[in-house]
Amino acid sequence: MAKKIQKIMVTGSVGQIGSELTLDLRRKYGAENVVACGRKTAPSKELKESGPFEWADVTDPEKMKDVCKKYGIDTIINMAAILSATGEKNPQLAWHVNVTGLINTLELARELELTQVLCPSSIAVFGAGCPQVDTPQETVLRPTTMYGVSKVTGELLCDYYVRRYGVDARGLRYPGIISAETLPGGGTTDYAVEIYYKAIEEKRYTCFVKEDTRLPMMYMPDCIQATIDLMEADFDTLEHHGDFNVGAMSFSAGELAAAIKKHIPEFAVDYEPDFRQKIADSWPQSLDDSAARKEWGWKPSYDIAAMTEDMLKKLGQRHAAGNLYKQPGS
Ligand code: AKB
Repeated sequence: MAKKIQKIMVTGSVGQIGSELTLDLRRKYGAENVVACGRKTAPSKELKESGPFEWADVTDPEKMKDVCKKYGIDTIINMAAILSATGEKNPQLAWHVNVTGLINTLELARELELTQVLCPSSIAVFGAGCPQVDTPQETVLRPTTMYGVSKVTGELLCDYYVRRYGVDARGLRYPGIISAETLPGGGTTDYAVEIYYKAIEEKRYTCFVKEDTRLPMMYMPDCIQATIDLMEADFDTLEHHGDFNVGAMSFSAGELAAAIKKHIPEFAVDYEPDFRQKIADSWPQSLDDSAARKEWGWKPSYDIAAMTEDMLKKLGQRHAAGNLYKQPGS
């Protein structure tokens, strides 16, 4: 019989996705049943006060084990990661956090016989030689960044632990994630979030990729939905495990600027590509996510217009209240 998910640990819970995912999981599974873990950055007041919080670094297996035992953890969602742009500045750190951290997590799952480990992957697994439009689930994976190398390794490790040890390990390839709550940090797709803040704040933005750079993107509510849907999917229906493509929308930086201009006509964007352009150029423009749709019913809700309306509404309200960039501890 399938084991139940009852006590969840979220590593990297202070980050862009982890912070919102943790709060959603607490609403669904009960606040006391979702333990948020962070490494360095102080958690928001809401994250700290809405349920248990522990300082635990994925590269410290003893501390991770202590937290698992203390709370009787059965499921780990491993959101701790060094993203693509930061990873190019410090490749060794990216490998250490993304690969050693994942092995530590998978080893804990094996030793403590956990119910599940979920570890996100990324569109960064793709690179030279793969089709860039409707990039298939199964294709050549030849990433050019250390982040991509670490995520391919992570996918293979998850699949290995499934096969070799019967650990239930799952993962999905996030596209660029756009959200209004916690800012992303150190990714190549960060421009697609920054642009909204600058549109509200200054009505101007200098974009670090070219106008015609097209990437797959997803709005945070869909990202949370995808993560929880995969986590809750029946293991027996899964043919894939650590590497699901999940698509939602695909647009160029220029199309994103045009969507914002519909709401803020005076908004102006300059394009000054930097080192992240090369990373963006190596990634897909859109994804074929038919495996996720077939195996666990993936279906996104937001397109660029609906996302833009919601982002501008939320950020506009915060700007009016003098708290566009949420203050630490708020
Ligand atoms: C990044 O840009 O590094 C991330 C990702 C696509 O995984 N947002």
